[in-house]
Parts: sequence; C-alpha cells; structure tokens
Amino acid sequence: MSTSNLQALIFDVDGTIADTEHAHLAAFNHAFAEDGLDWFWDEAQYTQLLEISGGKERLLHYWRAQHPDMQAIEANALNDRIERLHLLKTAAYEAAVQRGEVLIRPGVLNLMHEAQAAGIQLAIATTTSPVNIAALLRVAMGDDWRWNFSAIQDASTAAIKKPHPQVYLQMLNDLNLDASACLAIEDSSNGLRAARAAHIATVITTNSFTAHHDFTGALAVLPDLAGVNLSQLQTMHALIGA
Ligand code: XBP
Ligand code: MG
Repeated sequence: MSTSNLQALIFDVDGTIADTEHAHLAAFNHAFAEDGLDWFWDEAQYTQLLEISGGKERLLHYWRAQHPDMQAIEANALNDRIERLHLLKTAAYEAAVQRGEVLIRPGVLNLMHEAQAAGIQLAIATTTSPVNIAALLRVAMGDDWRWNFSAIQDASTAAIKKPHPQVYLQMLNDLNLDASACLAIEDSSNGLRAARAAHIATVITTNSFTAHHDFTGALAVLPDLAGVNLSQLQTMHALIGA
C-alpha cells in the first residue's frame, strides 16, 4: 500500500476558499453604475463571463464582445477605463467582504488547521487581486492570516491567468516542491486545467457558478469540503502514486 508524500495543499480563492463570486458580480455592477455606464451583468451572464479568468480580462472581453461601438476609443483610453472600473469594483468588493457578505466555504478552515498540524504546507494560487485575498482572509483568519501560507501566487505575481498554468508553475518554484508532492483544491474548469497543466493532482469543490463545468482529470469532484479530512485527501493522493 503506497503512502502519500503530500507536502502542500494549494488553494484557489474565488469559489474555493469562499463563495466570492456573488459579491464580485455585485461589485462589478456597482462599478458600472458608479462610472456612469448602463451595463448590468445578471447571474446567467456572469456565469458565462467567469469563463474568462481575471476581472480586468473579463471586462475587456465583455467590452469587445458586447459594445463594438466603443472600439473606436484608442487602446490607452480603453485600458485606463478598464483600470478605473476595476479599481471601483475592487473597492466595492472589499467593502462587501468587510460587511461580512462573503462566507468561507464549509470545511476549508478545518482542513487548513489539520494540514498545519500534520506539517503540511498551505499555499494560495489564484487569479484574483492581492487586496481581495487580504480582505477575505483578514476577516476569516485574523490580521496575521498571511503567516499560515508558505507562498501566494495571485494576479500581481502571475500576469497570465488560468487556465494557463503560470500561477501553479510559479507556486511549485516558490515551494521548491515537485508537483507530485502537492494537491490543488479548485472550483472551476479553468483552475483544474491550470493545475493539471502543471501536473498537480486536483480536487474540485463545485459551486453554483461552476457545477456545470467539465472536470475531466480531477482526482475528485465534491460539493464542498464539509466532513473531508486530511487522511481522506492523503489516501486519494497516495492512489495516484500507487
Ligand atoms: C477567480 C477570478 C477572479 C475573480 C474576480 O479567481 O477569475 O478574476 O472572479 O477577482 P480564482 P478580480 O483563481 O481565485 O478562482 O476582479 O480581482 O480578478
Ligand atoms: Mg476559483
């Protein structure tokens, strides 16, 4: 019976550590109104737009697809408008997190504590902005939240978003670990593809925005981490190496 050599759990943020995307959606719509745009994304539209990782990339994709008339503005002005919209959106999202409107998903903190007690490193690999990670985890884990994580890769360190594996490849380098010693926990097809492209085994926890995604290649697809303990993950992880 092979034993698990699991040395690090690498968590995605949005949709995995917390149910964030409803708050991101509300923040985008708040930013559109604040900036005088008559745009409004409903849940169905946002579910599709989530196929584009990265808030700025998502805005640019929507702008090009839905408002070709606005193509006339030159590239710098377009980028400046997207930067401004994203700043407004990020401020609105942070305010929502601070009001307690974003919940950590079930089982996440328990699993993190179990892993730490077993000497397994925790890490974060996300396409969201660093301010969003800090806002969320400061509320959930306290002001010294950062000390729980050996490494963080986010939108500020990895410009190329999931499904590109850049966040995960840079994470393996940060941890100085082989992919075979790690397990990624994700919620989306983009996240799964990014982790798998870095040869990292991946457990999926679905949510209302991603349950319909193709999770081919996942080690397991779970509704959430409630009741999932470290030894169960280690057993699944060991089977890969069997
Ligand atoms: C999900 C994303 C992010 C968020 C919005 O990231 O794609 O873009 O939707 O956050 P994760 P930003 O990899 O954690 O699932 O506006 O900061 O990008
Ligand atoms: Mg995610």
